Parts: sequence; C-alpha cells; structure tokens
Amino acid sequence: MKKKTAFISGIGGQDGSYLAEFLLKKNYRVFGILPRRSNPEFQTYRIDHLLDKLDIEYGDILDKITLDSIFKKVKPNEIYHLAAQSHVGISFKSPFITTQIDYIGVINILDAARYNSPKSRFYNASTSEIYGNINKNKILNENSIKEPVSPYGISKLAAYHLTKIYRESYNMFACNGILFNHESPRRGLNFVTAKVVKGALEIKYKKKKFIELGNLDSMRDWGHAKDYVYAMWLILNKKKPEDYVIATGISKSVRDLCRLVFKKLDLGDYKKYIKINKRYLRPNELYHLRGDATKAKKILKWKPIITFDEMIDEMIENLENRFF
Ligand code: GDR
Repeated sequence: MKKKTAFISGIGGQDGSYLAEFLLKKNYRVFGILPRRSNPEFQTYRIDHLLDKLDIEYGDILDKITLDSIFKKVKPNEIYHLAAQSHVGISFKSPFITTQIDYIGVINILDAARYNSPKSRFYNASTSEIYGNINKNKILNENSIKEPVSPYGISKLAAYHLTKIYRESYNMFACNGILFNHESPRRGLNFVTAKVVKGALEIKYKKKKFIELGNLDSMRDWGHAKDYVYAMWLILNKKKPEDYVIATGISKSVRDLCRLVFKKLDLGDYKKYIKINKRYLRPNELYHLRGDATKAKKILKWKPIITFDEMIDEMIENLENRFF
C-alpha cells in the first residue's frame, strides 16, 4: 500500500517534532521545511534523532515558491501548519514580523495548498490567545467570544477566520485546532514553564540566586504537547472538517507553577527566589484561560493523558540531564 504523506511547517519546533515522531510511527512519509538561518544547529536539535527518516527542505512560510513546489510534487494527504512567531511577549515588540509570519504566512500556505494540492487536508495551529479577557473567568469553548489582546492573538484570530473562509469558500478540508497552552521538555526556554524549571535547577546547582519573571497571577490551562499533537491528527482524520478546542479544563496560575517546581526540588518557599522584572510584564495580559474540550472528547474521542504534575516531573528530569 502507498504510504500516506504529511507536510509539517514548523517541524523543528516543540509540536512539529512530536508530530513528526507520531506520524513516522504511523508509517507516514513526513515532509517539512526549516527556515534557513545562520545557526542551523539550533533549529534541528529537537529532530536530530529523526533527520534520516524525514524529507526536509530549507524554506520559509513567507516564501511561497517553496510551498508551491513541494505541494505540487508531493500533494501531501495532510498539511500541518505549525510554523509561527509563537511568543506572545515578543509580538508586542515585533508586531509587524509577527503579523507577516502568523497571518500572511497562512495566506501563503493555504493558497499554495489550494492551487497545487486542493485535496490535502489542512490543519491550522490556532490558539487560546484568540479569546482575550472579554469572557472573564468563563470556561472557553469553540463558540466563546474572540477578542484578542496581543498582536500575536489578532494575527492568529485572522488566520483562524481565513482557515474557515477557505473551508467554506473553496470546499477545502481546512480545520483549526484551538490549542490551549501545551508544554514538554522540548519547550523553548523563554516560555514560562521551561523558564521556571530551568531557573529553579540553576538555583539548585548554585548557578543563580533568583528567577526574574513578569505576571505571577495569570492563569493558564497547561497540557502536554504529546497529547495535543495526537489531537491534531484526529482532527484531520475525521469525516468532516471542523474546529476544535483542545485543553485540559484545569487552570493554574504562574504562581502555582513556581510553588510546585520549587517544592519538587526541595528548595523551600518559591517566594525567596522570584523577582518581578517589569521587562517580563506584557503591555496587555490575558489573565485567565481555561478550556472546554467537550466537543473534542465527544467527536474525536480525545482526552488528555499526561497530568500537569507528571509533565513537570518529566521537564525537571530532562532539563537536569540536558544542562547540569
Ligand atoms: P503564553 O505562554 O503567552 O500563554 O502563550 P508563556 O509561557 O509565554 O506565558 C504564560 C503566562 O506566564 C506569564 N509570565 C511569563 N511568561 C514568559 N514567557 N516569561 C516570563 O518571564 C513570565 N512571567 C510571567 C505570561 O505573562 C503569561 O501570562 C503560549 C504560547 O505557546 C503561544 O504560542 C500559544 O498560542 C499559547 O501558549 C496557547
């Protein structure tokens, strides 16, 4: 039987690497692009162990020509669009480049698919950042009001609508996965979970005296990236193209995260080690996120497996082995 084919943009990222592993295990042939940068090693460390099994080309989501040629040649069964400028804080400093990558990039890849491989199933990495603060402390589902509060969120909301527009206008199998925060040992070190775990380990090994953070009171619904890439695949393998919220339904504060990590490392009261630095406060903040994945549970039969506690243990063990 002919192997199924998948294309992943952002294959070098946390989610891309887990998804590539998952699809290879399912016997897919996996294609991907990596942007050409001056420090290529940095971009492949999450997929170095897979490189001989993957078909990787250099290319950028903003260079449509690469997407056109790959889609024309491969006509992938499934396209997972995960590439993004994914740091919300950075999007305030670089709103233009964030919009280019996170919105214009989606026009590029949807058009490349539409003209060269219209039968490909298309997954767009949408996010809980599209909601904003308007829903107050409500649990959020696919129908909740979307009023983002960051340049990242607004680009992602535009991309979410664009994906729906292509589905409805051109009959494409195009779907949004509205994923709430998801972490893992492969998380970039400037996101808060990895920053706190690495910082606490540095304190344990006496390399540092404290961690500098921003808002400790924001609440996030944190799942594990491995569970979430499985949801992506389920979304593209249903009969009907639809949008889904993927979340755990449990919300914790950044403060809870700090308390747990410092406790696990036997370092005592986290407050002794945390300093607030204005640099890490965002001009606007999304205060509360908690997702309702009832639709995914019902239709996709998806549910999160790895608990927050288990994930933090895995992050501590992995980062300790990697850096100390
Ligand atoms: P988020 O993730 O913005 O929710 O977006 P992040 O881990 O960056 O922040 C979570 C919360 O922690 C607060 N915070 C800090 N954040 C960072 N990065 N660094 C700090 O020092 C710090 N101190 C406090 C933040 O203000 C925020 O409230 C993530 C990304 O992966 C997005 O791409 C994705 O779309 C969403 O999750 C779902």
